[in-house]
Parts: sequence; structure tokens; C-alpha cells
Amino acid sequence: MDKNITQKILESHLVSGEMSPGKEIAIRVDQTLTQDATGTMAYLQFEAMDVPKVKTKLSVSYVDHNTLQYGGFENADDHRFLQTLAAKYGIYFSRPGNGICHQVHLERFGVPGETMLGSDSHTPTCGGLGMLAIGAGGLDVAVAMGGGPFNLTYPKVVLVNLKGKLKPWVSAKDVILELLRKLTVKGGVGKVIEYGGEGVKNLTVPERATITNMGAELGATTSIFPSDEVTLEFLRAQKREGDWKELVADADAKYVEEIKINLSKLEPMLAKPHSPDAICKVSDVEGMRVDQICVGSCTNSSYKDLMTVAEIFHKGGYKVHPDVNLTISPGSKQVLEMISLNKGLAHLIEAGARILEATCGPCIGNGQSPPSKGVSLRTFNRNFEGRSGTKDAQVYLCSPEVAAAASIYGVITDPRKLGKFPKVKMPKEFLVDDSMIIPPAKDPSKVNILRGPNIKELPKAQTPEESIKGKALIKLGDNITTDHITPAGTWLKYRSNVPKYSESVFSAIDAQFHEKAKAQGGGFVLGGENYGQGSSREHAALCPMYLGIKAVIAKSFARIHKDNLINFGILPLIFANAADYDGIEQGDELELRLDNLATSGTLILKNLSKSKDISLKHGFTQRQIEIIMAGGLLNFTKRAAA
Ligand code: MIC
Ligand code: SF4
Repeated sequence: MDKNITQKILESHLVSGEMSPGKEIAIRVDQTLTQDATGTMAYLQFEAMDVPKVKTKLSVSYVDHNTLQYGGFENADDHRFLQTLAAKYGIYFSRPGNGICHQVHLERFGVPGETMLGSDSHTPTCGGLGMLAIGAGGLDVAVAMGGGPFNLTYPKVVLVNLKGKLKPWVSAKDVILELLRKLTVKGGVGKVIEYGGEGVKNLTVPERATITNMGAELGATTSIFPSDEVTLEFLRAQKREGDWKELVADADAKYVEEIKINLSKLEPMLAKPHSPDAICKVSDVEGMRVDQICVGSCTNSSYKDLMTVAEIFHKGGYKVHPDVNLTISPGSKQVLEMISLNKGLAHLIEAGARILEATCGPCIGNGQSPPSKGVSLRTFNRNFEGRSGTKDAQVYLCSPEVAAAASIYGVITDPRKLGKFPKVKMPKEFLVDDSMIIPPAKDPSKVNILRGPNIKELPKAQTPEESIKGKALIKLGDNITTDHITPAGTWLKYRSNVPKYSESVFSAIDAQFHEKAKAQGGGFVLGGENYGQGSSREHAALCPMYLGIKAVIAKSFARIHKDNLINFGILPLIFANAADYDGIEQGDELELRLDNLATSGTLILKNLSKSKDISLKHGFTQRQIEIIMAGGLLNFTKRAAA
């Protein structure tokens, strides 16, 4: 039978389960990736498993999120913990300053045909190389490092058939914005987005990676490109041609759906506030005043992205408009070093750009919060309300080309007006220097793991009672993000301090939420469609668990967050009839009985305040039920090992 790329990789990594859409399968994980904001928790959990050394082919721990290390010792302590722990347990450590995990992993580690699990939702970036790279909660990654398989729902595979070639001033970002326009932020749930067609060869690996990176915003399990001659060229330029193998779909491979995109017909686009799928053409909002422009993030911080901006300024002799702040965050040390050696960096500085470190930076609200009601144009992947650190900021997402044009004119401008496009060629050779990646210790017994006072004990999940009673503590609408649940920005430094971080839960919606939840001894959360979209941060489950939340009842869930809730023993339940969402008000007293959890897919929720019974579905597999009954995945894994 002819197979698509996803089937080929899943089949060669299958540990158990039936390869049929909707069924649960378990796969072997070749590589793992963590970053500092999710990593401390993932490694505390890994330690709790008592495994002397990671069992993967390769595991890398990156520090790229909290590199400012401001306002106290917390981040620096966490980073020291991560570095010493990596040395002890056989993990490579990418030092702060070496770059954003996804960009560095693409450059230095991703391997076509292999699988990767990363504790960051944009792990699919390496799909640009033909790798099956999936984002997950830290606990799932910890289990994979301990040699356990990763469980997932066998995905529906969608073909995005590309033809033609991007026109000057139109870029890879516009391809993924077009898909977001077509599919929306929940259009990819349960799916792998596989790219094919004759247009694929016209996209470089970093361009493919821009597209697979932002497939996370579709809610997709992952996205993947074939591994072809272009992939080989990229790996050769990274001095890694030995990692290449060809991987393409068979001629008659089947897909559940096919979406056609003609690259030649695309035009520059933007995502409007406050959602990555609020797509419009640049021409629709042309002339709008802009306060801030940020180029970078794991979506658009490659050599080509930054050189394109540098060349636009340099060739045209332009300066940054006096009313605009332009910041540049390179994706990696490799990118930063290369653009400094070829004068691209000098051209950016000359134009008036502000150069930041090779990290996530403003993308996660670490600095560069826009002014009140400010308009910020970002080459990033998320523009959720408040994520920038300024609640009333209007954040738009766009390509580096659109960002450059607006930086010059101070208003949103169609970049095609700038005339001749300064095409940047891919380097024949990248500058390879892995000295900021520290290999694990030769003698782990000599390594002491250093822990600062910010690292608090892991809270333990409780096994559920047969009957759960409590109030509907909060009622929320559709598309609630993990940034709403556990915000980042100034809270980021408490990622290894769950008691403190729990004070942030829903703080932008209800500042008293955490006190209320604690005072009531926990309760229920009500959500609409696509609850928990966005990041992989397991804190969005762990902190509510700490506050006593027992179940989240919603119309539908985002994949990673649903898994995280189960991993921490919180029940993600779905209204059997979406209209029943209207039958519960915030403050209603509810009762949920779990007696028949294992025997029936339906549970009855009693709304005691309204004397009404509501049917809920769960769709849990036997394994998920056992995890919940064990009080979370950590207990479940320890029991299984014993
Ligand atoms: C994000 O972009 O939201 C993050 C910060 O990278 C998160 C991970 C985290 O919350 O630490 C993600 O995308 O998973
Ligand atoms: Fe970092 Fe932003 Fe990418 Fe998240 S989306 S990994 S914060 S650059």
C-alpha cells in the first residue's frame, strides 16, 4: 500500500496500537527537546522516575525563554539547575545566548525520518526537515526521556498541495497565514498537516520551518515536509549531510483531505488582534499607524529572515521611522554571528534597529511590551490578548518583509511598494560552532545538581473521589489560551515554584480566582470551544490542580492541554450537547459522580443549583482512565515501572 510521510514515520516507530485515525497509538521517541520555562518541571519529574540516564538517542535542554534573568536570582538558579542536571543525566545543554530551541534544533540536531517530543508547542518546527516533531507537556517528555513511548491519537493526515513559487515580497509566513485563514485555530486538531506538490522544491528548509512552526496555531498534532534535495543542501551547509535520508510520500499515498495552495497567487497578509487566524490582506489595513515592530521568534528569525530585513534597509538607504521602535531578535548564535560577519548586523544598527539577544524575548512578554493601546507588528506566531504584556495593545502578525516596510514608513505598508526585492541567497555553508552546546559529563558521579530556593517540591496529584462536589468557579468563552490560564511575562520566573505561580491562574480575567479556588477547596472550570489552545505549558494544568480544580468542562479541547489535564489528574470533559453550556452559571453548585468512568463514555453532572442533570462525554482510553485513577501520569508511570 502506498503511504504518506506521516504513516511511514509512525509505522517505523510504532510500539503499540492500531494505525487508524482516532485510535490511540504509542510511538518510540528518538529525540527530546526542552526549554527553560518548561524544563525545570520536566526534569524534576524525570528525576522522580529514578532513571540514571536518558534513554533517548538524543536529548537537548535549551535555555532561551528567561534569559533576561531580571528581578532576582530565580531564573539564574533555574538555569544552573538545568545545566548541572543535564550534565548528570546524559543531556546536551544549550547555553543561554545560543539561541531559540527550535531554530538551534533545526540547524544542529533535527534528523529526517526520526521522531521528536518537545516540551514546547512549536516543536513541529523540525517538521521542516522531514522530522515528525510533536509538542507535549513536560511530564510526557520526561516519560520519553525515561524510555517510555509517547501516546497519541492516530491523526488524520491532510495534504497541503503546493504549486508555483512565491512572488517577490511574499514569503513563507504568508503561506501559513493563508492556511490559518482557511482552517482557523482549531482546524488542525487531531490532524497532521503534510506538505507536498511541485511547489515544495521552491521553499528552503528555514521557509518550510516557518510553515511547520506555525502549524501549532492550527492546533495540529504536527506538520511535516518531505526530505528532499533541498533538505540535503541545508544539512550539507550545516555540515550534517550524514543525517540526511530521502523521505517522500508514495505516488498513491492517501490523505483524508487535500488543500491546494498556489504559491504564485499569494499576497502579503497579516493576522489581526487577538488571534492568529484573524487574517486580512496587508492592503486591507494599509496606512494604519504603528508604534512597535519586532522581528524574530522561532517563526521568523533565520539567517534569511534577518538578512532580508537588513538588505531592504541597506539597499534602499532607509532608516527606521522616528515614531517606530524596531527590535531584532536573532534565532541563534549561528544567525547572529553570520550576520555580524557579513555586515547585515551593521546595516540593521545603521538603520536604527534595536538588537536583542538570540532568544524568545518579546514573544513571551519578556520585555518590549508595547505602549498603551499601541499597535505592534510582530513576525511572531501568537498575538493573544495581553501576551505582549500590555493588555490593550493591538498585536498583528506578519512576515519580515511586511515588518520592514512598516518600519520604514511608520504605517502598515504593502512591501511591494518598495520596488526591487533584495533576494537573499541561502549560504552554501553555515558557520558551525557548537561551543555553546555542552555535552553531558563523562563521569556523572562527579556532578552535583545545584538547586536554588526557587525550586519548590513537585506538588502531588490526588487520586479522585467517587463523587466530586464543588462550584463552577469560572465560566469562560471560546478559544481560551494557556496564556489566559497561567500567563507568562513577569510570572515566568515562578515556573519551578508552583505554589507561587498558582497565584497567576486566570489573573487577567479574575484577579481573585486563586484565593476563591483555595477557599472553596477547589471546584470546576467551564470553557467553550478549543479550551487550552496555545502553549504546551503543563503549568496550565499543574497550577489549577494545586488550587484543587477537579474537572474542566468545555465544548472542545486543544490537544496538548487536554493531555496535560489528564497527566495531572484533572478530568477534561465535554458537553454531550453543546447547548448545555448555557445551563450552568458561574457559582452554580455541581456534583460529578465517577462510579462508571471505566464502563461508560458518558458521565452525569448534577447542577444542584438548578436541579438539572447534564450529560458529559469523555472519550478516555483505558490508559487515560488508569492515569486519572492513579492520580496522574507520574504515579501511573512509577507504578508501571514497579
Ligand atoms: C509559548 O510560545 O507560549 C511558549 C512560552 O514557548 C510555550 C512554552 C511555555 O509556556 O513555556 C509553548 O509554546 O509551548
Ligand atoms: Fe519562544 Fe515565542 Fe517560539 Fe514560544 S513562540 S518558543 S516564546 S519564540
